[in-house]
Amino acid sequence: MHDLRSFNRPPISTVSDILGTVIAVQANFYQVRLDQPLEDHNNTLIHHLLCTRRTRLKKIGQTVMVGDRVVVEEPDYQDARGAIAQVLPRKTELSRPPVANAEQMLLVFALDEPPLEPWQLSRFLVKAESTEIPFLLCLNKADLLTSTQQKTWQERLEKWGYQPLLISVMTSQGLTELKDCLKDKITILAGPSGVGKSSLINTLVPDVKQRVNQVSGKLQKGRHTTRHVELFELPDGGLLADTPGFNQPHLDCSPSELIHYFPEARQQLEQGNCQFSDCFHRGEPNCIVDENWERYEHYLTFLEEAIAQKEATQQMTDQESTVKLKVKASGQEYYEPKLESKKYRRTSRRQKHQNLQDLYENQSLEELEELENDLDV
Ligand SMILES: Nc1nc2c(ncn2[C@@H]2O[C@H](COP(=O)(O)OP(=O)(O)OP(=O)(O)O)[C@@H](O)[C@H]2O)c(=O)[nH]1
Ligand SMILES: [Mg+2]
Ligand SMILES: [Zn+2]
Repeated sequence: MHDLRSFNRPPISTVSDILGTVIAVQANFYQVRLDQPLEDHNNTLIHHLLCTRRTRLKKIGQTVMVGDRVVVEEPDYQDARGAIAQVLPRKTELSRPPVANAEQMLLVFALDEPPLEPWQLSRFLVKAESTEIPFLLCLNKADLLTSTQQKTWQERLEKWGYQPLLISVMTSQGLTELKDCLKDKITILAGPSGVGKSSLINTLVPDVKQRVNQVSGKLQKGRHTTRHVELFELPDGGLLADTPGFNQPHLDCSPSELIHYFPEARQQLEQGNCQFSDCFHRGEPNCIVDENWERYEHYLTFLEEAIAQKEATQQMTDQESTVKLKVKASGQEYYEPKLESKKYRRTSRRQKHQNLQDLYENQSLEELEELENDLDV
């Protein structure tokens, strides 16, 4: 009557699929946070299973990433083990940091120490705007500024088109509001070095130190912020990924799309059309974008960078790809330069992912090594 497997299995696991989210990957093991905790024989709730990947998945080349939604089979309650049998389709996929299904990014800056640099902030914002993942702007270390100074920044950034959340990890200012924004979502932290990203994680995730200590070897010193990606569980639901800080993201958008990454200019563009469809909005006749906004200077600087970059790329592409072979009615062949599409085209999904990935590619290996050496002292 019974097959052997049903004897070994507690009845609950046969009721339906066991679903969970991969929160850490180490070698060939995957830590899976279960959607519904399982009950073992002693009525203890099991929230996590350490899983392997089914050979079948390996054969079809199915990778498993942090953030993946997975179906787990054959849970072993005693040892809290299991096997990943299926990976559900990913909504988003980043390679740096390697995270699947990230839903939003939390851009963290400090109001002071290091001082808030408008130009650097602008650069991060433009970069974040060019990704398809929504983001929140959070300004930490509010305790270092008077309330008047805080208000000044708040109003300044509102003119840029943002609603920054001013917080202080030190005094807990704004943390309740921030927690609401992070609830039940997968969020990736990003921002320059020293702004308090790791401090924020330590505050929001009470057992993070404990978890760090469980990791063996070199990681014992609590260096969970560098190369190893892990999703930390927020007590009220939601997952948070820390990333190492870097100070200047690389911009690689096309000159024509750049203007759309400034909300305050976007707003002007919505009011009508410029006379020229390929307008760069720097004083052309009948341009709809005026020069009367604080970040206009940033726009011009980034625009020059984008143009220079585009020219450099064009020089690299060979003759074949920049000209089109045409045939005259007489049958004579000639080359014509390819025309560029004048219309603003939305960046492809892939490109947007790439942009977000670039956010994390600016930390050089040397910098990382330096960071590690510092921490070893
Ligand atoms: N005054 C003040 N200092 C803070 C606050 N939050 C963090 N710090 C300090 O800022 C410094 C840097 O904090 P980290 O959490 O290491 O910064 P990080 O963003 O993780 O830096 P990287 O890992 O280099 O990217 C530490 O000395 C913290 O104690 C805050 O709210 N107020
Ligand atoms: Mg850190
Ligand atoms: Zn214009």
